Amino acid sequence: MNRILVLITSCMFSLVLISESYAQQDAYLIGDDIAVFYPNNYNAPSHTPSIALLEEPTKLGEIPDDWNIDVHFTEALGKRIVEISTIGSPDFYGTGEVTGSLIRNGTTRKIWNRNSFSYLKERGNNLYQSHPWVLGVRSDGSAFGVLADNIWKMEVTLGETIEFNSESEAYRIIVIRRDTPQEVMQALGQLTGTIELPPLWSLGYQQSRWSYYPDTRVKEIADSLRLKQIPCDVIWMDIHYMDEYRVFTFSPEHFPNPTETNNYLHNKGFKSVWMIDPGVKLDAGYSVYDSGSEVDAWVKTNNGDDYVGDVWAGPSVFPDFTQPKVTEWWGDLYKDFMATGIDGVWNDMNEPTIFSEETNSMPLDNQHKGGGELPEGYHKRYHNIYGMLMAKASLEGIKEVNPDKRPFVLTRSNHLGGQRYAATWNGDNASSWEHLKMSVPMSINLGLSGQPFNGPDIGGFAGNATPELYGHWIALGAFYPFSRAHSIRYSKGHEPWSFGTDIEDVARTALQRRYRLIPYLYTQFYKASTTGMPIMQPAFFAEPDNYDLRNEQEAFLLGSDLLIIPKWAENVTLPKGDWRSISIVGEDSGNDTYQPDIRIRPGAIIPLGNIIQNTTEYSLDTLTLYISLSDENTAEGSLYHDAGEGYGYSNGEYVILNFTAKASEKDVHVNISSISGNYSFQNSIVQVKLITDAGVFEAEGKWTEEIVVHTK
Ligand code: NBV
Repeated sequence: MNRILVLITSCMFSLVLISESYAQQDAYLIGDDIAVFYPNNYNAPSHTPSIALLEEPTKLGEIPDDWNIDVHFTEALGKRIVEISTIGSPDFYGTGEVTGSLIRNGTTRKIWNRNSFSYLKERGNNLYQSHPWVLGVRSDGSAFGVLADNIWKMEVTLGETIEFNSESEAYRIIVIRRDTPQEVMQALGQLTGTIELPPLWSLGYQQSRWSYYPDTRVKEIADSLRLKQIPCDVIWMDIHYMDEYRVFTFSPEHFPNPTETNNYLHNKGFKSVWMIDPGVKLDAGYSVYDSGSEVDAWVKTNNGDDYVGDVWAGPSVFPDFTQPKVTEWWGDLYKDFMATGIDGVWNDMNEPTIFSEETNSMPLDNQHKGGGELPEGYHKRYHNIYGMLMAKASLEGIKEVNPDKRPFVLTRSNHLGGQRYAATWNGDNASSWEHLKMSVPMSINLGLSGQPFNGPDIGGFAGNATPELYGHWIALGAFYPFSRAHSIRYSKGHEPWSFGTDIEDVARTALQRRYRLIPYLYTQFYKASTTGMPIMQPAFFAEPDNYDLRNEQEAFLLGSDLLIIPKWAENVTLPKGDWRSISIVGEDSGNDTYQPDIRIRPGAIIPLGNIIQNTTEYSLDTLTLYISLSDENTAEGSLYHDAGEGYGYSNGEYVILNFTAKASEKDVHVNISSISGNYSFQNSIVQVKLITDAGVFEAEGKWTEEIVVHTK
């Protein structure tokens, strides 16, 4: 007993010794109910310029007296700890790319970018991206967000409080207070930026595998998709197109004429996305190695030598993206590359992943030279943003080469705020039911961390999908914001026809549903790009104060007006009200084995287009409006439309149509209540489908006139 007492007292004593409490140096408002908190030992040069934030925050006022989110800075065991406590036992979300439950309470997540095949390391709590960000939602639906403005390795533990710890120097914390979680997401968008409006083609279905080669195989895939009338916009080229894995080269044997391959794809209405990894083969005489060496582009070891690590190409060097001259050189490499007609770029392995290192990444004492706004620093400082800086350099290069086209970059590694530069996928998942189910909370939480343009490999990357699993995955995958099937080398391909004709039919129907929904989907992308709102949203967004919805992670919202309920969902809790099922392409999802049930929010108007094979066929020539009236017998909806490519929209070449519907005694009157923008478009006919308990009532008319639906 005595020994225990001694132990307890000595533990308490040492805790007092090692834990030091810091007063806040300063705290003030930097926006409407957005506050920044600084520890008293804050050393600005070690954290500025902020990587996540769009701009350096400035003081706009004092913290109000009713502020109820407490930020407490301490230090223990060499770590800078921040504890954030708030009233109202909130549910926590966000924290970026993690596996597990939608609600993050009771979890610890390591914020340290890392390759994790099949998410096997640390049970998926440490994947490719870092988002030091938490969304909290209280039982009354009011919400707040907490952002730790730190790019160093961190941990976030979500228990009674939110606790960040890091070995970095003390860092600042930004807290957002809002009435709803949606408003928090918009504030996060204001602080860290939003996605750029992507090219319309990137909303289409995309077909990939590691790897389609040679070029004749690529053409075969393209031909089969068209022959089988399976809608698709993009074919992806993984590492085998390169000349022995040298980035920015083409295999003379397998892809002797990439321009011809791209032309072939373009002529069939496809776009192409090609992979670029960061590792550059150490190979004198290889132009990329030579030109990079000329500008001294490579990350250095602690001794100042070029750091060499093994990746696909064998011993390779790695661009130091902290240096402006390097990003410029890297950007220039895209000139000849994109000139072959490449439409988009896929940045992989940029955690960075290095096979020859025990840690699977660069030594922490490697050196980055910095420049411009970024100071010189060890890899330890820059590790978490290596992928983000690479994506940014790629984006800038591509924009310079094709100034009139919207760029598309997909990156595996990224950091909070990196949505400004690239879309993402959820890395190397596995072909299993667990991974299919997990993809829903995973994609939602990425969206709740500022990255709306994301989705997992449909069918699962590692292993072999069964027909049943693939069928369910593609049926659901039609509703991921980023919808791409991909699979590992030597596995069964994830082409829609790989699992027999029944599953091929499932895939066709699923993708036809996606393509008909593009007017609605594009409108959601427009909203994401202008407000920061996620596209795939948690069901509780429909009713933030309905506590029962808080851990709904099977059904989800696509935008605010459609509810997607996977067929495998077992225990769904749905928002209140009469969310009615809709049939998009004549399917009967109630009796279908695979196709998720799609329900429309009461009070919503959803715009749909035609079934098309790819977005080059997209037009609003025939527009269909699905309408479900609210309890007040009204409905509203909107549609964003533009050229789908280029930047005309920033000069007013877009249209936003707002629709309203109102019931009179016998009829429902549908009108365009307002139009903004000056993009001219063809429309010959608007079809209306009014979804009611008594069935679907239809009417047709011109978009310039009121359309009356007779319901009696
Ligand atoms: O480039 C090959 C793969 C790619 O297919 C996958 O999507 C990436 O996540 N890449 C990883 C490298 C190989 C990992 C085993």
